[in-house]
Amino acid sequence: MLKIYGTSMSRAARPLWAAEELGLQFEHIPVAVPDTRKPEYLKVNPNGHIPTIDDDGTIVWESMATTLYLAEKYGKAPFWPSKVEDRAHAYQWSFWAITETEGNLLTIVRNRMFLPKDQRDEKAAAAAAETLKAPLQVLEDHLRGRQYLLGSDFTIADLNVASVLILGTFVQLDLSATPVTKSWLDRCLGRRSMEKTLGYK
Ligand SMILES: N[C@@H](CCC(=O)N[C@@H](CS)C(=O)NCC(=O)O)C(=O)O
Repeated sequence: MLKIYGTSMSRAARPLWAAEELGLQFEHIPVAVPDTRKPEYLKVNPNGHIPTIDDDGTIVWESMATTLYLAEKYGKAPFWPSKVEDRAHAYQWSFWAITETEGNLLTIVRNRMFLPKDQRDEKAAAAAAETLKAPLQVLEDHLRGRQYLLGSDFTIADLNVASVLILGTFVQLDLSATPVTKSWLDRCLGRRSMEKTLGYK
C-alpha cells in the first residue's frame, strides 16, 4: 500500500493533496520536522526531509517528484494531461514554482510567522515580497483569460503551483496586485481534496 511520510503543515501536504485529489487509499505516517533526522526515517529519505512516499517499495522523495509520480501513475486526463506538450507545461510550472517562488515565500513565512519574534527580520521579508512581484506577474499574465494553468481544467500543474503558493496564505501575503492569481489560488485551495489534506496532522 502507498505510504506518505510527513505532516500536512510541511511540504508533505503536496503528495497528501495529490493522493486525495486522485482518490487513493494510503497510509499516512505523520513524521514531523523534528523527527526527520532519526535513523529509521533516514533509511527512507537520506536527506532527512519530508515528504517521502513509498509506493509498494518504490521510494520517491522531493515533493514535486512525489506529486508528478502519483499523477502519472494513478491519474487520468485532464488531471494528468494526455498530450506531451501539456505535460511539458505541467513540469514547467512545477519547477517554476519551486525555483522562482518557494525560496522567497519561505523567507517571508519564516520572518513573519515561524521564527521567534526576536529573531525575525522584517527587512528580509519585505525584500523577498518585493522580489516575488516579478514571478507573480508572470503567473498573473498567464492566468488572465484562463481558469487554470493548462486551460479549463484543474491539473497537476495547478496542484503543484498552488501547493507552493499556499505558503503566502499563512501570512496573508498581499496579492491585490495580482487579482487573477488570487482568484485562481482561492479556487485551487477551496477544493474538497485540500480540506481533507489539512486533516493529516
Ligand atoms: N526540496 C525538498 C525540501 C524538503 C524539506 O526541506 N522539507 C522540510 C519540511 S517542509 C523538512 O523536512 N525539514 C526538516 C529538516 O530538514 O530537518 C522537497 O521539496 O521535498
